[in-house]
Amino acid sequence: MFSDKNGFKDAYLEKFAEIKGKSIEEGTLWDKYHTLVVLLREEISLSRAFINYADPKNRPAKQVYYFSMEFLIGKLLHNYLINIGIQDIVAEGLEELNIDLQELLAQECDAGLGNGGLGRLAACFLDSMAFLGIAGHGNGIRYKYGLFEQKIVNGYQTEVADHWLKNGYPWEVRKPDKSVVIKYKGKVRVENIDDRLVFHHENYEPVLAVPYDIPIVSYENPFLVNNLRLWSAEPLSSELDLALFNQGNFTQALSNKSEVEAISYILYPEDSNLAGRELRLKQEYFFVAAGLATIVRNYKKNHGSLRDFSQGVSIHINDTHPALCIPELMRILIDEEGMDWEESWNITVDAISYTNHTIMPEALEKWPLDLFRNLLPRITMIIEEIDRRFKEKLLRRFFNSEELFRSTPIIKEGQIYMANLAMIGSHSVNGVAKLHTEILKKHVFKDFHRIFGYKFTNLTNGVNHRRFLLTANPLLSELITEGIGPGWKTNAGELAELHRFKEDSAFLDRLAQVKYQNKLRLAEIIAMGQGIQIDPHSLYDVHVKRIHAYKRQLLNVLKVMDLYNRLLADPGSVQGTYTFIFGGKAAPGYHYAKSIIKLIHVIADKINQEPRIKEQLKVVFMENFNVSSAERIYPAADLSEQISTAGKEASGTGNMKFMMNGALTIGTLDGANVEIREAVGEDHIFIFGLTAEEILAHNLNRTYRSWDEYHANPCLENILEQLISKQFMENDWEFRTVYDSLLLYNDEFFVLKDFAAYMKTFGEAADRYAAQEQWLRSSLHNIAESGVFSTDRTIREYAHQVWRVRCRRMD
Ligand code: B1N
Repeated sequence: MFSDKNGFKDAYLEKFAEIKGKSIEEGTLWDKYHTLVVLLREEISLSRAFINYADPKNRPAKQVYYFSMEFLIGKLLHNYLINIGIQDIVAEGLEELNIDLQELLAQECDAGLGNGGLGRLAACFLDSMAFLGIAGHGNGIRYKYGLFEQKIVNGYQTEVADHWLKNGYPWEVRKPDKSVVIKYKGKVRVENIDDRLVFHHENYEPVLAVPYDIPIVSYENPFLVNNLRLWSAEPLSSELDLALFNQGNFTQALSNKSEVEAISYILYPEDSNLAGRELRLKQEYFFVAAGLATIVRNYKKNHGSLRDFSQGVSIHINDTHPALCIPELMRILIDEEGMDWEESWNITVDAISYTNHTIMPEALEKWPLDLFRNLLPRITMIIEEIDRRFKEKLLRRFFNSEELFRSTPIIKEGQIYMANLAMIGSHSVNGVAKLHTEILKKHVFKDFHRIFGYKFTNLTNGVNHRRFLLTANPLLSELITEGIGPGWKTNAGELAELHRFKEDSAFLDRLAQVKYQNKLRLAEIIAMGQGIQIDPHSLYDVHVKRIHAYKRQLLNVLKVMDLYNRLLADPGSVQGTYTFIFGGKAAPGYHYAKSIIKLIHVIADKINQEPRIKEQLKVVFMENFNVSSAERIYPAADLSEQISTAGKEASGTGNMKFMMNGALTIGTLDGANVEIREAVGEDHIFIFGLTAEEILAHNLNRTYRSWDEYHANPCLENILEQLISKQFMENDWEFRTVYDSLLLYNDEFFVLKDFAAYMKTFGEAADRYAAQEQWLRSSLHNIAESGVFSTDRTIREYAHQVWRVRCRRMD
């Protein structure tokens, strides 16, 4: 890598001439950005080429493969420059060439190959694995279209295709020689050879999986480069299509091509929901089969046989989307390697581990058996056999326990239950926060917990603090480093040393200054983007995440409406100034969530234009919330809204990103909020609302009547009437479904029930904010305690407890 500015400049100019064939003055911004990335990528792989793997200290003991349907990596360039430690050299070198690094950073597209928390977690994990010196690689799909871009038109969400590859993606390298053939449909012919059954998959439809590799570079370890491998679907041979073409079978040839390419065409935009389509199942098998084929091929090349496979390889499945790893690995071991069932099963279970990310019933994957059998005939046979053997064992151990037989089988009433497959076929089952893991053990997987108690582990999520603090918040990072030195970058636990400054008013003042600067920056972005002027001195109350009923953006909207009503009725009744910032995408087919977006816009229009209150309240909806905009928003937030119905949000990770940037949380005892409270103590967080246990009890005994809640609170009555009046919207039917969800359908997410407590707690937060010094102390306290929420901690736990792999960085 370049050691100084001049070295960089020479290499850059040379690379520019080589790939652009013109002078730098003639180059566009894209040319200049593109050249920089290609140069870096090549330097990175060059460094890798010089690693001597024969040297035992460089030889990784075990390879970890993280299988995920989603990798929400966002932009890489800025983060990588910081990680490699050449940001200054590059910025100065470019400046001498009259190039502004910031402008080049803006050229990069935000790789949105994920929906929300699950996909972003996968990306944060890749960084921490590389950082800790684990040979850990991502395996996923190279969607031609990532998550749609959200455009707001007249207050409504519209979706624009995310054509992120249109100019090419300079971080990736296509590896056609590593392609794999994936087989769908056809028939299985069983042959008995010397008393052994041999399975032949015939008349299948082949699809070519072509890998593209993206280097994963973490902080201070440019030499250990892990890999994110994304697979693209292509027709096996264009000659074959050409033959059909020549036979006059034009439509057939074209439809083959598009049918095949459809597999990696688009990311399903459903978050915490099930898209039970054949294409989705095709996608799931596609990257599982392609990934496993390469892993097995590599392993055999290095070790000869697969007998000790699970000692050299860990395969992690990110929720059940890649659960086909289980039957596919069985298929390879039995059909291709000729192993017997027992040995194959031991290897498979030993190699595979599973993390569950949701208990929402509508997100738990199940597939019709017929669809499965038609698409994946051999895999279906294997699943049936796994199920049969599982039940046989169950009968021996729990012969008189009827409920176990009802809940645990993989195949029930003509459906395949993927969570049950994952549970049975892996050696470790993980929840993503303490509360979530408890709910898994006591409720969702209660019966499995009796059978496989030893498999359950809690591994609380985390976030990559080098992206969401070090890179995203340079001002705060500098202040922290000035205070406690740079150690926190590699050991987030050292943030605790910030406690030293809690009585230091000069330091607290500077913390306030940093927050103010970040708020100013966000105000400028909002002024440019939405044309709304917000007051950087106001409290920024921020609610950004996917729009979902259980996340209760509606509860926040009711709060804003209530403040509005109170201020109109009595101008002195609310103290302070507030900016309510919302952001997030709704799944395109999720009408309720889309109504919430429209509702926020309608309320925003009303409030922002109301002369009597517009100095005190502002409402903003940030369009197209994604990783890049998130990186601007978290550093500017004062209050972090984490108000899901208790028991519904498995963990949440936005909550951790806010905390790290000094925001205080207002939230329910849900997901990782529980652990944030544990870390900071109840004085430094605003907790309200029903607990998960209380919600459960209400649901069990049917004791909640939203109608009573509505009548008990005149403010609520007033707000809900406004929802269906002409006061906000000419069309008084617009929000009828929202209204009905609360009253006609008895408020499934306990919005009305938690309303009063939420208002009261918000009032306390507002009072604390008014007492600035106290607030700042709490803010510092939150930053100081945020170290445990680094994925460096999470990944160490995975390494020790699940993958049994050594971290080469100080263990
Ligand atoms: O996974 C995150 C958690 O922090 C969140 O609480 C959780 O909601 C999220 C089907 C999902 N769970 N399930 C999904 C995503 C896409 C899809 O098609 C389900 N996402 C989560 C990380 O643990």
